[in-house]
Amino acid sequence: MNKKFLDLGNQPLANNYLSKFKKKQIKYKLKLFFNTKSKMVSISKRIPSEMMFTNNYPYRSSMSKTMQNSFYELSLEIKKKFKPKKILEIGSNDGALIKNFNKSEAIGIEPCRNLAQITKKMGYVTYNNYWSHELAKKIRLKNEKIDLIYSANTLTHISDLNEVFKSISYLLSSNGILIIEDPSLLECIKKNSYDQFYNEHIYLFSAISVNSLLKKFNLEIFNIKNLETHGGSLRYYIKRVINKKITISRNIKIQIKKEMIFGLHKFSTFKKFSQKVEKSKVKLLSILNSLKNKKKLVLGYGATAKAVTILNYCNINNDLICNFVDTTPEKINRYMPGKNIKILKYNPKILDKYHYVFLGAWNFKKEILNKEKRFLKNGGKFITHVPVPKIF
Ligand code: DWN
Repeated sequence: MNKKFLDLGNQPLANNYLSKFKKKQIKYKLKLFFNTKSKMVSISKRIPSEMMFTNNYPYRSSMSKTMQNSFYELSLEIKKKFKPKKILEIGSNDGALIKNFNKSEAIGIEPCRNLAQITKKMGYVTYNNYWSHELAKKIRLKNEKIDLIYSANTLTHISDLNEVFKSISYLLSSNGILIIEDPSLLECIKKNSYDQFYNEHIYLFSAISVNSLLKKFNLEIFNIKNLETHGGSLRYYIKRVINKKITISRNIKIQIKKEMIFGLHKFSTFKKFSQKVEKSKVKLLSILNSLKNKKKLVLGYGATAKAVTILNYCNINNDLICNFVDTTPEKINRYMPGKNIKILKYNPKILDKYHYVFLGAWNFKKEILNKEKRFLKNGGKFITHVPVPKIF
């Protein structure tokens, strides 16, 4: 049974950065639900994928050094531990992971044409398609077997998880490995980072929910790693149940126990979370309003999909945050979805014009603070809402 625990109001498409601000933008209700049986957390309104993952999709994985390093480290681990002859990535984006493999070893799947073109140009076989059983069949006809399937920050974006795992199971070789990574529900609830919810993120996975979901497909987790990326993610290493050559790490029990102790299997935990979210909104607005009254200028740093949830849930407009900056060419000179806040091209000096910087990309806090030491030295201050709204 699905039980509602939070209403984040009306939200525009999170990655729909418009070239002109429009007062009237189509918005969709963003309500969060907990399934008491599967323990899965999901959003209510499912928007057709084609409307969100367009042929001009602006998010590029390679825009941060943190993500580039994370993918590079993972590629070394994959080569060393699993030695796959053929690897397939579902949601290969701009090739941040597959570029670490030989062109004959890696296949990309990417529904957004602008991104698929990048890896095609790099020389990788790239299917400009959504992941589906049809596609899995097509790939199988061309390749005998796929030894490793990888997917980061993608499966939580696909509504039909049965189709997802059925197709993976169909294509993966009998001793094949599936590695998936996505934001951790535990970290999201602990950090009160409610901005992990937007219309693209249909699910937020926990080890509890993934563990139970995989059973249907005769797959099982054999290792789990906690990652710092995207505000705290989990990387799940998965195999077929019949593959007894690989031992199951204790990490799975440890992670599930941690999640149970925190109460991720109970509806009451999410109700408490929703109260904290409401308080977070009040506190963030009070910080921004008090800066406005003191005539201080605030800049948003990182025009993230996450920030879109914050701006629209808290109703923050350009009187509170004047502009955003971002390095992504596709976002520059466009407007934050739903709000009249223009995104400017990042340059290190741009921060000098503002007194405060709101971390839209708080998940890259370390990387950003490291880059912006001069701003801090000159008396500039940052604002974050994670885990509680504060100036630092
Ligand atoms: O799942 C998803 C995640 C992985 O990426 C997608 N549905 C959408 C997207 O979500 P996001 O926009 O919240 O992701 P990021 O990775 O937090 O976005 C960071 C943004 O900040 C990018 O637009 C790049 C920008 N940035 C910047 O301008 N300067 C980032 C860094 C580190 C910087 O120094």
